[in-house]
Amino acid sequence: MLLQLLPVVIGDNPYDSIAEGPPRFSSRLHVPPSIRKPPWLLQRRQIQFELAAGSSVRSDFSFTDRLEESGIIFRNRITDDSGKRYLPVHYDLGCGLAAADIDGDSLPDLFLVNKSGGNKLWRNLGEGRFANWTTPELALADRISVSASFADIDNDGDPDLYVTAVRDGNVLFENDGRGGFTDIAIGSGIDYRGHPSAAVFFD
Ligand SMILES: [Ca+2]
Ligand SMILES: [Ca+2]
Repeated sequence: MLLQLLPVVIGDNPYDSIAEGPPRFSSRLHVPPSIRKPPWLLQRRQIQFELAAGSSVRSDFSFTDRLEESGIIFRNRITDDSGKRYLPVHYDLGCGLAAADIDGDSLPDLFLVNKSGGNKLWRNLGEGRFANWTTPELALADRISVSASFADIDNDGDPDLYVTAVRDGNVLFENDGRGGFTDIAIGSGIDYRGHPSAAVFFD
């Protein structure tokens, strides 16, 4: 079901009614009650609990928010025009996240893509702690980055990094095996310049 993205007139419950007449500008989104509180959700929850009880696959775990202890500091930032004109609309830039063990210590590291203000590489120190491993080259602060993907492009055992970006083209980084990256986009054949989305490697 598609979300209805018509603006609404603000009332006691602005999400339950749609304005008569032509749409007016509003930063609110109309979300039908059937989506906000779907009547089938609790029923499905109960069914899944019953199925899990009879399964041998471990399912009784949960997650705890440990962002603050992790050391990771990152905020998705949008461009000025997006904030002024397209605030209620999801857009396809700066929404990427890629994970790979960049330095061969068996701990997955994180690369976070930003629309504005630069990307970040966070090296996993273990026990839920991360260190900022970003270089100016990886930040690509002069571009609007879109997504990132890791793949070992040269079969030397370490994951290399491809970042798609609006403005000045996509970037291919070769990993030196210790988490150091060199831009080798020029001449690679995949230094596409345009309006890219996400990239996927496959053989
Ligand atoms: Ca690692
Ligand atoms: Ca490699």
